[in-house]
Amino acid sequence: MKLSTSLPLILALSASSLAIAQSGDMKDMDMKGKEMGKMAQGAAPMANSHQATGVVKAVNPAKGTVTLAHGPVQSLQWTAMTMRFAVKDKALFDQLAVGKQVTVEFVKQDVDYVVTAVK
Ligand SMILES: [Cu+2]
Repeated sequence: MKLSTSLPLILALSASSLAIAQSGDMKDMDMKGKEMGKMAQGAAPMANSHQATGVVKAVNPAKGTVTLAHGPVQSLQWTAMTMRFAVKDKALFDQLAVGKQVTVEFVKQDVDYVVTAVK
């Protein structure tokens, strides 16, 4: 699906995280650095994950796509629509039967919206 308006992704990765405090002993500084790295890695996927509920209209396991007639997605300011998603894990097709109502989690990956989980 293409949106006529582009949604700018503002990745506020400030250089301030590189400025490590000069005070404190070496052991303390080392721990802080590791914790900050962990947080940065974990935060990004969560922030970009969205959820949609809708009815499966078509599946194409060979191409790895599913077409959903989904309701509004507030986190993306989407209204209800029918659109195609990519499916990350082929095993998810077990839960994507045509006509079934599902709730999916998905992420934007390059130009695609990729389903990462089906509930
Ligand atoms: Cu949509």
